[in-house]
Amino acid sequence: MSLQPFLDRLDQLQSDAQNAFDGAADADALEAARVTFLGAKNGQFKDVQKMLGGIEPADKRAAGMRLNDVKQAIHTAFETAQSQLGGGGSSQIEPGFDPSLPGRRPRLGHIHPITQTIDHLTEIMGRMGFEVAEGPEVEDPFHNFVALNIPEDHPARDPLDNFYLATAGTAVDIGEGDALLRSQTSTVQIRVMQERQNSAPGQPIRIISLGRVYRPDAPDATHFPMFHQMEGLFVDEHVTMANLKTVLRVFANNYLGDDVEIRFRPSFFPFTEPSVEVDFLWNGTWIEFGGAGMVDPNVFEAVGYDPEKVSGFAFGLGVERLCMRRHGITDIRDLYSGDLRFLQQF
Ligand code: FA5
Repeated sequence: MSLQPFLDRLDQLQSDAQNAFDGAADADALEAARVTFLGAKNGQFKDVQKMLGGIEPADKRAAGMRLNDVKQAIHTAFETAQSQLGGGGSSQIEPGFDPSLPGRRPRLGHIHPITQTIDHLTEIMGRMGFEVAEGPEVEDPFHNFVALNIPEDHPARDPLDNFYLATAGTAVDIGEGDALLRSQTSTVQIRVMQERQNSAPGQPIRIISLGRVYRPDAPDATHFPMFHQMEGLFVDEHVTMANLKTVLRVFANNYLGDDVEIRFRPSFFPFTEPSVEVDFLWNGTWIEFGGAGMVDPNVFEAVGYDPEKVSGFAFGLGVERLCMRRHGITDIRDLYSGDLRFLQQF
């Protein structure tokens, strides 16, 4: 037999085998195709292999090499088809794998108690008509101090009482003075009033803002250098302290229970006049949760509102302290320890 018909037969065999393996719909069909082409007894490859004996001696070497190549190609085509069908039955199971064992449970995530608290506070205040506003954590001195009636020489602006941003010992100026991490969410009052002056002039404002604030306070059971506040701002005509107290009492009763009483203690904040500390009576003890007051006329003027026409109240409550009271947590540091045994209780 001459070489060329033999090579043509090999080509035909390779392409038939490839088509049969590719077309096998399941493991049984693939196995049948394997027997047809690679079967040890009557497989088509064997038949062609037998024809090698009749090849001219001068062509034998070339014919034998091609035969080996085709054999290899058919085996590879079979293995590829087998892996595409998802393994070839029990022979594919890794040694040591016991399919009768129960599956591994994925570890479920958990919403942090402070995030849960933020969601809860948002829901309670939303029922009283307060919508959520947001502001940046990196602030400029205008929003953190100036517009809040805190002048240049005020001790609240002391570098030792704030986290000013600096690189290589030089303050970072973000175009509006030295940037700092906001020390209170009252900054959002300013941003919202500025924005509403443009988008909805003359319309009442009723917002809350919940977010992180930063102060270089030494950590102890009730202080942490990073904590959250809930800021509230209500601006309209004829807003009074009675409205402020009502909103805070309804809030406290919803969040902490009907037996919680509320007390205002005279205090001072540069951006409210009069100003109060807000205490809640709970289990026989008065506890400070935040500050509040009537928006100072200087603040209204700084953002272009006429204090003769509008009035408003504002408050800022510590979110961690609220969460701790509700859940009986005695040390704020537990909230940020990352200890899952603690966090998973909430
Ligand atoms: C303020 O931050 C004012 N901006 C609140 C305010 C808003 C007054 C609007 C008037 C009008 P004060 O510094 O007291 O106030 O902080 C408010 C609350 O934040 C505190 O009562 C306390 O609950 C919480 N707080 C303050 N420092 C820390 C701290 N280091 N760790 C945890 N909570 C803190």
